[in-house]
Amino acid sequence: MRTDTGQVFHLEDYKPTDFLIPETHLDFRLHPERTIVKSTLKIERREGVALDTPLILDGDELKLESICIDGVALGDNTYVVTPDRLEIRGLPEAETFTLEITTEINPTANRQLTGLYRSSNVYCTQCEAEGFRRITYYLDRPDLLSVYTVRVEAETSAAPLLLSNGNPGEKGTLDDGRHFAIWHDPHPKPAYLFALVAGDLGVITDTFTTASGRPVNLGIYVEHGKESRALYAMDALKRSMAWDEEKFGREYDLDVFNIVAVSDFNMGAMENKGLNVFNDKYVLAEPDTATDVDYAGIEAVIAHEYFHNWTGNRITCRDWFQLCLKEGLTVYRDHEFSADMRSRAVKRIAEVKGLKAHQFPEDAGPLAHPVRPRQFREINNFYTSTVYEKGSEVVRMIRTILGAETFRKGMDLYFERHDGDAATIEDFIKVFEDASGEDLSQFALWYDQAGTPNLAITYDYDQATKTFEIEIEQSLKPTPGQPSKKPMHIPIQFGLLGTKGREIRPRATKGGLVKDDVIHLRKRKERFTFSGITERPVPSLLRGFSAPVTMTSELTRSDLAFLARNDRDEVTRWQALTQLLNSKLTSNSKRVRGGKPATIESSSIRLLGELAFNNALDEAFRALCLNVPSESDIARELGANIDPEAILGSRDALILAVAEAHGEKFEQLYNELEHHGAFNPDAAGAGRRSLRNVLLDYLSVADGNPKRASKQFKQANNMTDRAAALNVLVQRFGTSTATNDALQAFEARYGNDALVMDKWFVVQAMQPGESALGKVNELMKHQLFSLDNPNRTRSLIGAFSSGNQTGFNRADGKGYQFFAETILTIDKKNAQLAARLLTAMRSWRSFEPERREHAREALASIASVAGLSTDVRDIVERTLA
Ligand code: 0A1
Ligand code: ZN
Repeated sequence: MRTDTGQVFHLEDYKPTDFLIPETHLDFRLHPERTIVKSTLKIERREGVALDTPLILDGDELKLESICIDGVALGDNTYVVTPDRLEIRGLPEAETFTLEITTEINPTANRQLTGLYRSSNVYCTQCEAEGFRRITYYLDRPDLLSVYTVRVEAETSAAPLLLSNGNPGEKGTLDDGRHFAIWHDPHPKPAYLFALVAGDLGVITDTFTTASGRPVNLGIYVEHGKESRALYAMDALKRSMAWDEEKFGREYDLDVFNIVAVSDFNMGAMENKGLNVFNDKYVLAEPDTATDVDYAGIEAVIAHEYFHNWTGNRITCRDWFQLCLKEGLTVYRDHEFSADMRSRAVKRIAEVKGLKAHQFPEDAGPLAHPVRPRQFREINNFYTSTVYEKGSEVVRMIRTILGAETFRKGMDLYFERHDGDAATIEDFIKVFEDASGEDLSQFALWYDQAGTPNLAITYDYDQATKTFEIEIEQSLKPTPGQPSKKPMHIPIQFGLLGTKGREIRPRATKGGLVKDDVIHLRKRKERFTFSGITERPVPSLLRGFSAPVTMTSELTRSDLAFLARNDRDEVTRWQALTQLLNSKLTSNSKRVRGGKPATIESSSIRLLGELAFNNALDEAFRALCLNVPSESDIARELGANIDPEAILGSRDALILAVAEAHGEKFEQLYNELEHHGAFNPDAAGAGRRSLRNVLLDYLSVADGNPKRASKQFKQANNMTDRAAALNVLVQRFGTSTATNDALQAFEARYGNDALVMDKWFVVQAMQPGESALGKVNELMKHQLFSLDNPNRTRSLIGAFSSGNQTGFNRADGKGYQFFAETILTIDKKNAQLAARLLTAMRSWRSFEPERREHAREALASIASVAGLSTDVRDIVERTLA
């Protein structure tokens, strides 16, 4: 673990390296505890660099075995070495020379899961962002591109499979029970894209022929016996390859593309060139073990990593401040891919829900940072929802502003101009300026200003002049390090609705810029006047969620209900409904907190019923409507003085009222939606199941007993329906025998499969109320549970802290106390994981005073510990600041 040095890195300090490494040869002699890495680097001094300039290489917990230049061992006084740095002085005068470094590392002892480590006896690597320096001393930075040749040698019986980046070369057996394989990657790449995998794994193979006729051998490697669970991932991979050719003109560029699934992984997956390494959660799926959400996640992550081959690998980042250059863009691409594979509107609503649930709170709290940060202490803490999801929204806005065609021209220019580069956000913006002739300098503020802009909107209709006026004022609150902000360019896609939802086309507009169906807000306050409007319209604003903003508008409850019923844009329809429900849920939360009963208006109940029973709508959309705002959604809307118990009371009251009003028709629909044929993970099947499963919750609440959920649990022929039933049982009937029976049955059936058992941990970690903490403590002793494994830890500690509003945020502060202690334990094993989990407390200041004080104490107890990792020190100090 790297302990904190207090060092802060700044974007403006960027300087290119003095030396280049055009070629990197690595030779791995794999051994569980004593792996020897011999690195042979061709080093080139850049023109103009003084001859006495030392070569300073990065390291992290390394042990140097030997070092020579041009075949001659270096004398002790020509270099200074520590585990995290190697400085070489007295270099040859020649422009190029060969440096040979041998290090010894212990993959088995590596529990940080970066660098070279072992996961279930498989050797694997994770080098982004700065893990390569845990393998050998190197210029470990993304702008240093090198051509790699890698020789991997291991014991044949323990590691029959030897993989690295690029194309396979020579391989052979050695006489001591060992063997080797050589891999060569012709594409220069930064060290963070290096990968090696060695072990004993099963495989499924397939082929793909690119548009220009290059045959590519595809392989997905998984634990023996799980091969059939990788078929969906393979299908998603082939669809991704075809889609990138069709939509972005991007072809694959090696003879092989391999994916390896490992069970210990800090993140979702990693785009190493030609050798993606995946968290097995994003590869393995069968109807009996994976839910529809899992399938969609696999499809998205497979696509994401594949798309990185062009947006990330062929064009990489100049420095880590530019992380959104590859991540925001690649998320945008995977979103578009999923939208094309599934229902576009439903996919977009899911994205908006995710953005609001994760990115908006980040932007509103102490960890807020720009999409392109200008400083960091620990880069691993910047793989955030802001960099990824808001980064993607920024790319989407470029397309909305320029139009699809010009956007594509800009992307083509980006690939043409920057292939092989380590690029910057400025480069990215420039291609769109050049493709469109527009000045995007104001738009570029989206990369620099943190926080979610709010739009305050007022309307005025004048019957006499037949004009409709929209006035919009944008505001952006201060965020850490940014006390004042400039007005941004915000694209607001819109429509004006007349009677019966008819779309009204204005004759002309005056005031601010309106192009086609997009209002371009560019000033702090701007007025847009539409003429030729013969009736008072209901404006539908932010269609498709065209900008990541919040809105406060004068729309009445009946306007919102009108939009929810009539708008042709499903995203605004859903938004209007959500706004309507939120205003009731928040006011009821306050009532419940004040000891008063919740009140529910019949109009909302009617509206929900209408949407639920509207056969003209996609089932998945109807399910999204019935899934009323979650407890944390309501908390976010309230913003301050949060009492999770009151929120739960308010939400349950709405669900009960809706369930009682529509019980009979819900039951009929629930029965109609039952599917008897074979399971199909496609969007239509998933939509049907999601509607049926949300109905199960309503019906169980109305029934007041667990029978229906219990029956569904027993009869389910797929994991989606089984897990949904189990969830209802635990959430609604936590202490019942039916719930215990179901939990036991699940454990009996899947007890040997840790990945599936994660669902069992999650569901119990989420059980509402004070009893959850005891349950979590008990489950930590379960034989399958381990704080060494990120998936297990996230399924119990992560679900509890970020998903269980009432259980975690207990009024007595015991949830926070437990969490602080657990974070300290995890920090010693896996600092990255500990720091990520800790972000669950970022909104601590919005709780009511008693909880807020308990949260502050827990955070302070972490901060007071000496020897924290840089990762946790950075998060805890920013959270408390
Ligand atoms: N580039 C990967 C994310 C990733 C980042 C860091 C990792 O290790 C600590 C692993 C993966 C992606 O965007 O998928
Ligand atoms: Zn990515």
